[in-house]
Amino acid sequence: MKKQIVLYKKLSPLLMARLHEHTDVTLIDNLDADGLSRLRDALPRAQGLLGASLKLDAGLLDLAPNLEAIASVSVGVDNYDIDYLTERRILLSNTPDVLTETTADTGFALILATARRVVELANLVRDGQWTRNIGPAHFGTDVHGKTLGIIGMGRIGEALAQRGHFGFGMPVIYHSHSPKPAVEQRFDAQYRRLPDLLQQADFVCLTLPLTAETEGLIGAEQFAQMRPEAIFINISRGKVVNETALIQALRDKQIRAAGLDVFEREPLNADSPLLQLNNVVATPHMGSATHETREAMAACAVDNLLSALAGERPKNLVNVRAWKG
Ligand code: 8YV
Repeated sequence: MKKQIVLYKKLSPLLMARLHEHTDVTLIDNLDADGLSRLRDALPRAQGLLGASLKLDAGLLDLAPNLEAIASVSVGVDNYDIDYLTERRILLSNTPDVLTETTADTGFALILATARRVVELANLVRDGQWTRNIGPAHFGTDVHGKTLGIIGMGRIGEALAQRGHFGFGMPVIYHSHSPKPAVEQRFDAQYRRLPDLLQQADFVCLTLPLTAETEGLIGAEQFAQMRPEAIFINISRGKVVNETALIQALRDKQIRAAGLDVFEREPLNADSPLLQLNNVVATPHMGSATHETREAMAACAVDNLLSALAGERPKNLVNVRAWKG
């Protein structure tokens, strides 16, 4: 008897074929009101779930008494109540590693785009306003050789440090739960307490997961500690930052600029004050969004789900305490 799974994210034909071969699949290909209603109707029979970008809280999962496993197409797991899932012995898996390099590339795309004002100046050309050689009013700031500050030295933080150190000759300073000697050796990086990093970095980059501990970590006090020429980069989660404080810091020129791929609420409202500021580069949570990487993430999630439903420990099990083995 094939296990019943519910997908709330469309997959490639190749991956859909793999799932159809081993499971009975219900696809919810849109998470609008109708899609969410169909998802709720499907949950009572679901033994497996696969998808991303949807908060699966207890209220929703109480509708799924037969649920054995959830495979998230993401590295971040802030959409899940880990304790609830562990209590119910529901195996949660994610997709680390496969997205690390692409997400770090996005981080550097934002560093370069923000420091060199790429979006603003490209729009000036597009709008036919390039009528003479650009002057100081349109100059950006250098990236090479500047101090790269990384808050959160996990896989993505390390990949960012690699790019800064080897690619741009940047001194790397970082803050994390504890010092990372291997990172310090590989990238000549130096550990800093958070206030010291904020005061010393030319680029302050967030690569933290969103947890109860990190929510709201960067607020008015932290922006006030940054240098006026500092550029703030967020490729982690919007809620790690007090967005109101960020807007104020940008308006008050407490920091030079911000490159943001994530926001407190997503999609970002078109009337957000962030979009009125020309020293903000805002992108639509595209960190891992390349054809290659999203396919690799989805394939990883399919592997994790099929393993879990076959009674095997998924390679990327998040809540290891839920594992019976
Ligand atoms: C995806 C992400 O945007 O992996 C994460 O945590 O934020 C991104 O890679 C998203 O979750 C959709 O798959």
